[in-house]
Amino acid sequence: MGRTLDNAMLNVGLKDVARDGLSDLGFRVEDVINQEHDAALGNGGLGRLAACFLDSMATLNYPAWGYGLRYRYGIFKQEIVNGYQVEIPDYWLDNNPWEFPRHEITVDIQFYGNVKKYQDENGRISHSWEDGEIVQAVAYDVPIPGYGTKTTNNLRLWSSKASSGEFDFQKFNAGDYESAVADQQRAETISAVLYPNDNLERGKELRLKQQYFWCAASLFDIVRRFKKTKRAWGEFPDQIAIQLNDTHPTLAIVELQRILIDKEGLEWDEAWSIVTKTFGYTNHTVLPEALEKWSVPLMQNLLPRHLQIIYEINLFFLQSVEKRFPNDRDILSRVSIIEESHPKMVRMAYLAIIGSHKVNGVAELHSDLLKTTLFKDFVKIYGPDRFTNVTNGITPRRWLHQANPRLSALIAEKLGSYDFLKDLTLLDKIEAFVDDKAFREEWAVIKRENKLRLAKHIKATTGFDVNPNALFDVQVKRIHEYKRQQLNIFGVIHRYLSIKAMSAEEKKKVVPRVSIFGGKAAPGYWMAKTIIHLINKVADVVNKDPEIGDLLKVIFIADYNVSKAEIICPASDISEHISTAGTEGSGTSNMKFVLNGGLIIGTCDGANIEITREIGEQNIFLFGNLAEDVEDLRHRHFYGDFKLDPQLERVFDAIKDNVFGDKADFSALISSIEEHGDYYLVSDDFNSYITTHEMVDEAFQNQEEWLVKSIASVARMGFFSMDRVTNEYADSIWNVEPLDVKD
Ligand code: GL4
Repeated sequence: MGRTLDNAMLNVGLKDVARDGLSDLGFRVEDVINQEHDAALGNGGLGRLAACFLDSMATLNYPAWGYGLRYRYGIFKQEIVNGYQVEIPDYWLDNNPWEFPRHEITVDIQFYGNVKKYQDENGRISHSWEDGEIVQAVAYDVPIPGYGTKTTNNLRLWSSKASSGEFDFQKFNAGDYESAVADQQRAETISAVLYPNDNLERGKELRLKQQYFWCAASLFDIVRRFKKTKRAWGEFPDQIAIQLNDTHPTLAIVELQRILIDKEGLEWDEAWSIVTKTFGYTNHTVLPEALEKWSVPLMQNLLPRHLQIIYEINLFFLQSVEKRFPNDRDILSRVSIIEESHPKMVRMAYLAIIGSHKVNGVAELHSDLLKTTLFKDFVKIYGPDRFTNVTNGITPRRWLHQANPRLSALIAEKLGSYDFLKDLTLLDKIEAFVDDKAFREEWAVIKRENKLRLAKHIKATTGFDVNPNALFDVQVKRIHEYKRQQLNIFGVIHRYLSIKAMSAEEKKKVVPRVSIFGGKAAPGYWMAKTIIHLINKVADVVNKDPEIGDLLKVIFIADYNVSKAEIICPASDISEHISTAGTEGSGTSNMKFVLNGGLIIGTCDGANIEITREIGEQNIFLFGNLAEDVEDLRHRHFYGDFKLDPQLERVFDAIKDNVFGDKADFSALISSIEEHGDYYLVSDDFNSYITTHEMVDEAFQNQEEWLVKSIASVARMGFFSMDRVTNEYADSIWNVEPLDVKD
């Protein structure tokens, strides 16, 4: 979520009042804003997308809530020590004025235990989940003020606590204080810490506990509110829509079915029809290592009744498939919710599809890939209409107005109002000013000031001076092999070696660059940590090399987070969105950079493709192999058909010559490409990447044309407003309309 104060003041229109008031007291509003801790309740793009949704839903007056966990420790703080990432716990809850504890809103959540079957006098069978342990969920509410509206929505976060029954006063009184407290701590552990992986699932029991705790508490809350209306159960899906933000809350499907049949006494079919009409499922990634699967024995132990219900759901589903495709035996094992492995696994994405009425991907290419690869069989079963695309967006309130107030003010001056913050398609009107020299000059001045602001941050945090006239080349996002920060740093080394080999005359023609990196590696992701290490070692060597001077600087900004992104995005000239084609669901920072007047270099992946369609091919630097060729290339590598790109070979030779410290530190990174199949196609794309960067340099030398590209691109970014996205979900999935809010 990042910080709240600035956003809240802007959304409710009180920032000027606050600035004046603080100034009377002798304070600067910026200093107060900077005191706030980022709320870091997610890992990367997935969580930030949810935060943009909340802003948009409130702004558009949709009656919508967010549900999540109130982690005591969100994503860790990153420090760089001797070039290595070090993780520090982030205790963000101290002095957090934005949460309202609701001690009166609690839900008892059950785990473990066993299932008893009962039969009444009419022969009707019912199930009861008994014994086990109880943990209490306590609600904490976070207000979400919309922009330019009276609407303030709610984000409800659940915190775990030992239920009063759980704290064992017997033990306590018998002097076994330690063990009584241990029980209490075990309960509180559930919401203690966010699992720090992005695009990776590891199947730990505590994570499954978190998921169920979150789903059960939220569902109880939703059902309780519905029951107060005294409506018939059949109206539930007309009153409520639940959107699953990836598969992490898929157990909510099973939990609602359990509530309806075990607690409310509905028949299976009636209940299941309510469930499937209520849920929608958004898939955010096709990476196989991110697809959630839970071991059956684990689930049997933790959630015995839920496992039974999953088996029932699967049975009815497979029966219907068998009826439709009587001659296709293989399809049953392919689409079964249960994978017949050792141990057996519950495939959460399949469960989410079967329990929802709509499934969507987050960019066109990604949604197409879902239909033609991962979920192909389900398209055959349910028909193509269940699968759709809703391309991601970002909130222009935070990512333009708040992050780049001067650009927002310039646009408002030209358009005559700030209405574009509520209807981003109005930006198209600034294209009329693209030939206006004075306007271009103001545009350039704003970019320069934003670069100076970032340069100041870099100086303060790394000690390095960077030249604000240089081309700022930025890649900030989670560190992952598929996002290919290794391609970027190899490109930087190539540039370094090339400059070293130049004559003094040749050097005069070089466009000075600052290569800026930022991002966290999951603590257990060794290869990602190696990439961070290499970036920092290259920075050590390059930044201190007197032959290089201002021609190249390499910067690693530690602890990349939302509030840093607000400084970095407005300051970039070019940003890198260079994932192996077909791997990035959407990407959303690509949108943030372009909306702030930066250009991008990217592969034909995720939302880059639609950004190109909107802003025009002449305004983006695309390179690399296409998604449709990736599988074939990998196949060829696997069978030994692989030749290392010669320019990349020169880069590897320098690393092997210990130019950037001990070569042994980076051997795994190199061998993954040279010897182990180059899964992410770094070598295949290297030449095209380098050549495209040369085109970037050339384009940057013509500042007037660069400005034209920058302005035209911003003008055409209206499509990527989160408001468009929210309206699409509301219309085509939730069937909900905005409320008429009176001022
Ligand atoms: C992600 C995708 O990796 C990212 O491309 C996308 O923009 C984001 C929001 O849809 O979701 N999926 C996972 S997992 N983490 C992400 O950031």
